[in-house]
Amino acid sequence: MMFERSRILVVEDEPTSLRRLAEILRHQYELIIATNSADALKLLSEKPDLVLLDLYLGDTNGFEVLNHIQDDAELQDIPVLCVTGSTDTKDIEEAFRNGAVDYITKPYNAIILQSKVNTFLDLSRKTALLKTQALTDSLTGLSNRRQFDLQLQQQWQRMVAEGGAISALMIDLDDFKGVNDYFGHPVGDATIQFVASTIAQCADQFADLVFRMGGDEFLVLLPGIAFAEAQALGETIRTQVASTSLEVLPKTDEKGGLRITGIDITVSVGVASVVAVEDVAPTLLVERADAELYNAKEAGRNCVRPLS
Ligand code: GH3
Ligand code: MG
Repeated sequence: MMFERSRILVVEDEPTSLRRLAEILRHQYELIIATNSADALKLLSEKPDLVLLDLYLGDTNGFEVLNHIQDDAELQDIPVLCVTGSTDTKDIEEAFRNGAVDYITKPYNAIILQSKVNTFLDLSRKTALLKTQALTDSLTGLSNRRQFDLQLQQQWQRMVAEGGAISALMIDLDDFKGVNDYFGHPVGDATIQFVASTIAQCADQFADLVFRMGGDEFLVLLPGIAFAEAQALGETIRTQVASTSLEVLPKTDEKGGLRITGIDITVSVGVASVVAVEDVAPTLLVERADAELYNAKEAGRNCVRPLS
């Protein structure tokens, strides 16, 4: 298996130091080189995994680059290892205050440099993985309830600013307890996975905004989408789930014969659409979609509510 090499942005203006750095690091990492702060700011858009930053650049000082990284939400998780020519603690303290994770002094010591780079790359990889896992449902790979809470706030604020409706589909499997009871939990799990991927496929262009809310309940958040279009998507999802028969291993009946090779699954869908305004709580959208899902269940399941 091939592992992608981590990319390090090296910001260093001294040719001798740069050569030494490259000598130590180039076999293990992909290096992106900037010899001044302007280039460094540009190259940050390539999202390096770590930045090795000389604090004393010729044109201006490295603190400018450090501050830029800390002020940008998209960059601030990138670990910055500062390089200083001396052990002047004032500058080192200032670098830590501005978000550096550690420092190294020149001339470079290969073992110290490699160890620090490895440690912070490893830590940053693990932190990113934890962050993703905390927001992902492990059974389906969809975003989870925690991510939904964050996204609802963000998307609501975006629609308040842009002015527009935000719609939601609340989707729940029908009579799912029966599937677990009859076929067992593993088949129930596979059924949830099937419904999750069907919803994700149908709502492809909103893929980031499909959530497993818990159990057999899913939600699709549709910012900027009006009611009629949301309702049509709900109907597409309902039809798609209903028209697929899930294959399961043959099950032995009471008389020892083999029966049942497919499960017919259906879902009920509640649709809601709300114009996002500042003084309304975004949870109103969820409450309405939930109430409509209840209506769909009451109306006999395998349907979308409201009708129109
Ligand atoms: P309704 O049509 O009213 O929704 O009936 P239902 O039987 O689907 O009832 P409900 O939605 O309340 O039941 C959800 C069931 O989903 C209960 C629980 O045992 C099951 N469940 C929840 N999470 C999982 C899971 O991760 N895997 C499996 N296999 N079952 C789950
Ligand atoms: Mg259910």
